[in-house]
Amino acid sequence: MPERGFPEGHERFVDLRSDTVTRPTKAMYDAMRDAVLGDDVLGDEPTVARLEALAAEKTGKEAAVFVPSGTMGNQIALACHTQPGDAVIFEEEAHMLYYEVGAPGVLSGVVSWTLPSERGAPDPDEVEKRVLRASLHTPGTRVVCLENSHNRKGGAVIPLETHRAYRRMADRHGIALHLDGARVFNGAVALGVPVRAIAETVDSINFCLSKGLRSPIGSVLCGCGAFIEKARVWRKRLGGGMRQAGLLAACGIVSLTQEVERLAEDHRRAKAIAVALDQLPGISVDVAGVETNIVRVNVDRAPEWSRQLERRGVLCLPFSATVLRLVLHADVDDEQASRAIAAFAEVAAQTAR
Ligand code: TLP
Repeated sequence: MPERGFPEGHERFVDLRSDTVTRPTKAMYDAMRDAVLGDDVLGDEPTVARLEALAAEKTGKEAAVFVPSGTMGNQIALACHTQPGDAVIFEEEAHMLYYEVGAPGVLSGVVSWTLPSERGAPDPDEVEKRVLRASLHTPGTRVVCLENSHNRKGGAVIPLETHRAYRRMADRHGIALHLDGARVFNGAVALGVPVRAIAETVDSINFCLSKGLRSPIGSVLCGCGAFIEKARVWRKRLGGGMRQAGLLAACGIVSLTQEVERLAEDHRRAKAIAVALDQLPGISVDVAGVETNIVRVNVDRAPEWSRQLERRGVLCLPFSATVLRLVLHADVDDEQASRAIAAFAEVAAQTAR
């Protein structure tokens, strides 16, 4: 295995900041070395073509396009579904709105409507009430964007029945559904269904290879053939055309063929950490709400807790003034999970004093 690029001493940290921090597996390094390469902008990259075909098959879509990031995949999808001035409906803490630095307004020129939710999935009837028909006065709603699993809602999963209700609603109004499926494989594993069962309810889906699936870089946007043709134009326009991208696509193929079932381990550890932390003084966790690999930890002052934990070798990010986010992934094993719990216990004991 090649030397890993950690700064001195970094291996000692339990890194729960995100599942994006995972390093490529040995199988990925092997696949990169052996990959047959071409030039994807010139349209002859065989390994990218293989990844795109595999992604289309897994999601049950006609076609797919490999993009550098989840953000780019989501925003390309939005640009393809809309015209400037159209309206889009989002859950109010959707990544596409919260963490993509205003891209829906800047790139697509759309009006964003938001709806609240407890678990990342606004009531389909409430969504329907917000759908607007284009008129002399109002923007027309063109697309509803969903997120499964939902990042800021602690990895919450949208149930299949809710997905189907969105589909029926969208069909009644002739509007599109886009799924930010950055972690849709976590959602599918938690629901015990193949990812295509979720994907078949939406028009377009973007998923990340670079999170729990352990690839270093990359996402795949999937949809019907005409949609993906348009998406290729947008990818080029945004500077997302990559040349010997087969090096990255080779990792993505390993992700899709070797890393999906393993996600259940991250879910198991997330639950175990949630149960343990909920018993500590000064901390509460909605244990039942931990469905996948993300744990929201309620404390009094999240930034201070994060600093105290870092001193004890545990890295995590505050979600807000009173919530820490922990994300489990393949580079955190049971021993590291126990170390994280011990560090929380120490800080809790010190804070309670
Ligand atoms: N999320 C990152 C941060 O941006 C918060 C993380 O560490 O979780 N959709 C969802 C639901 C995401 O969580 C992310 C990344 C993206 C899209 C964007 O993916 P990238 O980072 O590849 O642009």
